[in-house]
Amino acid sequence: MKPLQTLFITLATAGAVLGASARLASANEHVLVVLDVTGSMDTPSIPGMTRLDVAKARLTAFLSTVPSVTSEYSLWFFEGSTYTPIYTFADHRTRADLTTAISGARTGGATPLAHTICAAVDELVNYLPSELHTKRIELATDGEENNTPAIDQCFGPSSSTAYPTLDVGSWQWKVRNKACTGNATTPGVCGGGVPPGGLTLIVDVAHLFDFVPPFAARATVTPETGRHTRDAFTAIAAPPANADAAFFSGLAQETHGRYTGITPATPPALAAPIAGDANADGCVNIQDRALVLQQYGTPGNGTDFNHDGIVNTFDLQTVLQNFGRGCIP
Ligand SMILES: [Ca+2]
Ligand SMILES: [Ca+2]
Ligand SMILES: [Ca+2]
Repeated sequence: MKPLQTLFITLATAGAVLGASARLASANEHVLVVLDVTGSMDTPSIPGMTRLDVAKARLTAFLSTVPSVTSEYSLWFFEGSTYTPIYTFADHRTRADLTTAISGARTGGATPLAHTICAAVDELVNYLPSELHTKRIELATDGEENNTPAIDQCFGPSSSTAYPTLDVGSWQWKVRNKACTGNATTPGVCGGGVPPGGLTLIVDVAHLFDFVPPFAARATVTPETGRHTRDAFTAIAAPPANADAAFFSGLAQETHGRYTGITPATPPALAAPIAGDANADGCVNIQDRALVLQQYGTPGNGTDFNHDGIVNTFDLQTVLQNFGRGCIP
C-alpha cells in the first residue's frame, strides 16, 4: 500500500472513531428519580431512621454525586392510586432542586408500585425518543405492591414463585418485561435495547425491607390508608417476604443497574451513605480527598462514587462539593 493511501485510510478510520465517540459523548443520561412515599415507608429501618428517611438519604447521596455524563433529571413521588410528577424533564431542574424536593417528602397511602415503574419506563422512552440517550430509573422503595389499578398495563397477581421463575401474567412478570422489552406482555432478553430505538434502560433499586420469616411478615405489613382490605389480602396471598428482594435485585441485575437491599441490621454508613465519604466514617474530609487521589486512575475501593468504573475528576469533584458534610464542627 502506498504511503498516501495508508494515510488516507488512517485518517478515515480516525474520523469514523471520532464520529462514533462524538455521538456517544453527546448522548446524555435521562434520570427519573422515583421515591416511594406510601404509608409503609413510615416503618422503622436502621436505628433512628424510617424507611423513608433512609430512602431520602440514598437518593440525596445519588444526587450529590457528580456524574460522568451530562444528565437530565425528573422526579416522581408515588402513593395512593398513582404517581405525582414533582419535576418533569421539561422543567430542567438541577440535582440540588431534586434534593430539596425529596427532603420535604411526606408519607401517604397505598402502593401502586407496578403501575408507577411501568409508567416510568414509558416516560423515559417517550422523552426525546429519536435521540440516543441512556435512560435510568433511580427507584427507592420498600416494595409491597398492593394498589396498581386493574386496568393498568402492569396489573397482575403477585407471582406464586420468586424471581427468576415468575408466573406469566403476574405484576412482577409484567414489570420485568416492560423494563426489558418496553412491552409488559412481551418477554424477551433484557439488555437488547428497548424499542423503538434500542434504548439502554437501567433500573437501580434501593430496597428497604426486614429480614423476617413469612409468618411474621404477615403481621408486620403496615396498613396503608384507604385500601386496608386489599393490603391484608395481598399480605396473606403474597409469597414469602423476600420475594421482593429477589425480584428487585434480579431486575436491577438484568438491566445492568444497581440493587441495594437495606434492612434494620444494615450498618448505617452503608444504608445511608454520604456522597464523597470514601472511608465510610460519616464525614467528608481531607482523608476522603487523600483516598481519591491515592486511587486516581484505578477502579477504586469505595472512591468510584459515580460507578463509572474509574476514579477520576468527577469523584474528586464529588468529595470537594460535599466537603464537610456529616462532620462535627
Ligand atoms: Ca407501601
Ligand atoms: Ca470520610
Ligand atoms: Ca468514577
